[in-house]
Amino acid sequence: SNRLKQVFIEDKRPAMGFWQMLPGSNISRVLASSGADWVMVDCEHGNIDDAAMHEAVPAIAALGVSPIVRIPDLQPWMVKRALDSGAHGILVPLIRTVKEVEDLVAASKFPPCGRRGFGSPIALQNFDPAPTFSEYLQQANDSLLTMVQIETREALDAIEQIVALVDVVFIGPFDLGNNIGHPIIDGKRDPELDEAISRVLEAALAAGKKCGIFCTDGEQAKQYADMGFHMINVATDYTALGAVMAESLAAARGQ
Ligand code: 3PY
Repeated sequence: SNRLKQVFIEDKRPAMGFWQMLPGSNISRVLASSGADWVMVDCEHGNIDDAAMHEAVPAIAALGVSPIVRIPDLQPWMVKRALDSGAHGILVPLIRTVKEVEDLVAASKFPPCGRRGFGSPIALQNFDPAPTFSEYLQQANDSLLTMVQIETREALDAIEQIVALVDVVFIGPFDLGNNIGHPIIDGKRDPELDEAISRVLEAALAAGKKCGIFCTDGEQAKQYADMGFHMINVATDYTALGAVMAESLAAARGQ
């Protein structure tokens, strides 16, 4: 019942998703019922706190779509709460070192593989059929997806080691551009940023791992799908809402 994992393993197509930045389970339901394979509940830059995360995650999972939580920072307690809310995976921003990735993996796995604490009955309800406690221990270690964002020079330089430790390396092109000295301005990407993006994809492919990227529209998402990316953001709730409102108003005014 982890749709994202199923698409990765069984379907030979990229997993497309949406970014939820606004709080509310009705927003979660709109996104999850619009054909996505996964929805990113963004607790890093979105307006989503711990309580809103606990509402969003089950609303998405109930529609057969994978809820993934982007935690604000690499803190073991944030990993724990995101997975306890029933997320099918977590995404950790701004990774720099291999040690950080090892810490993340330890925080996200139950013993003996890691150090994750056990206690929440909530996570179990987001899987269909709901596992027993002991089944969940094994299932969580086997199937919850561990993802890190590649958006620093340091992470880029250690990409081969990082990719070996996680399920998905997910490129944040805006932060990566900022951190390598080539910010994306007016949507334009410097060739050096394109090269860095390709380098991450190649490392993931060479290791048999999955590579994701944040896009801002469907056309761009298609380009990355054609390049071989496995997990692609297509739109965010905030931007899409504003764009549709403005477009409809312009049409109504005959503009
Ligand atoms: C980036 O592009 O830096 C992101 O993390 C998108 O949210």
